[in-house]
Amino acid sequence: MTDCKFANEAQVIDFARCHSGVFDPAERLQVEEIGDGNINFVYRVFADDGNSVIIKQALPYVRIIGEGWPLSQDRIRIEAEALMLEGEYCPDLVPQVYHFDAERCAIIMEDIGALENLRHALVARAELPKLASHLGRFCAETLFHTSDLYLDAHRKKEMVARFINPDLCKITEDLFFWDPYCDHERNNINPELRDEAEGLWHDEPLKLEVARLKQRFLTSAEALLHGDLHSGSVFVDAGATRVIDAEFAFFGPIAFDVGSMIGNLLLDYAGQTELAGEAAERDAYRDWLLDAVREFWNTFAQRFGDLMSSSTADPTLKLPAYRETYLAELLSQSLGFAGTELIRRTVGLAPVLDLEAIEDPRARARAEALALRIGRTLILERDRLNGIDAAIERIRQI
Ligand code: SR1
Ligand code: MG
Repeated sequence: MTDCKFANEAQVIDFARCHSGVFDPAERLQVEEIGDGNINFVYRVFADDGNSVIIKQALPYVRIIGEGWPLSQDRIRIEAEALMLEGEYCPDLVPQVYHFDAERCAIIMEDIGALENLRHALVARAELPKLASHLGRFCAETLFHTSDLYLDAHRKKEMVARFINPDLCKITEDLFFWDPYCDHERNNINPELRDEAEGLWHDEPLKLEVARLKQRFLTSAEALLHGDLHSGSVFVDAGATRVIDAEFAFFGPIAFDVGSMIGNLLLDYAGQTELAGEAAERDAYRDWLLDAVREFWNTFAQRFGDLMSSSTADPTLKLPAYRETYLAELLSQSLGFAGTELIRRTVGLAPVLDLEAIEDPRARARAEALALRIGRTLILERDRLNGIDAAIERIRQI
């Protein structure tokens, strides 16, 4: 455990001045703490001329819980290395890393504050014409290039070892695959949703399928995942997208990243039934969200398939027929993981604004119940949903 916490604002400013390479030595700098995430501390250091950087620091515990929930600080090294690797394949889709400091357990990176957090943008029904294709490309490039489909066998195993991330994986193992399916003290359940939430605890067919998904999460070291690819980890405007917060990165099932993103678009799809505003506007946005799910998957599958054709060296995995089976299996698993994200965000420890912004608890419970039904359907029917169009048609019927 490292005692790396900045004692005061002056230390944060000194750190940025010495290590970012962005500021002049004599420039007057200011700092603000801007972190609103669950786990870390985030500072913005800025000069009068508009120059700025972000400093993200990992303390040895979960920020929203405190010292009662200790957490390895190796997560910040993992995040820095994952961010730099993502930057090799998608330089336009991640912030640039200026400096990683193991002693301070801190990363200095590009300030993307001119963009808006995707979760807020979705709740506000922002027009985001590039979002789905950007995120589809991000997943295809980062996941393909860190998988056995691309990497040399020895390099792949070295990388798996470098990204062993047990504390952060344990959070996901518990929050996605266990808490919502029992009366866990960490859960946040709207009293108006009590019956539906308790229904999950006794839903044996659902629990069986969640166990199968958990087993895959625990054992499939397919590629270096972002590991926490939800709307809060993405910043956007109409033309730009940046993915941040890779501290959950580890070698896991490719479908977990893809499914997490689909699950988050669908959380907003459920929330929009009851969020404030005109019904026609909300309905149009819900249609756009389903189109975004389709475009996200199609961009991902097209690019991933192309990379399999052009850049897979392993003669066993290069087989054209294998590509088709592989992508079909990936879609089915992604729908399953999307379902687990929908459920855990509705009743678990980490709720989302897409549902929380619905003020009336009864209206919120109606949207939450829809999120649970979509999640359950995707988990139980994932192997029978034959393609993304069939999946979207099924979601429309729920
Ligand atoms: C205690 S951490 C809760 C959630 O926040 C993170 O962003 C992950 O999504 C995690 O599951
Ligand atoms: Mg995060």
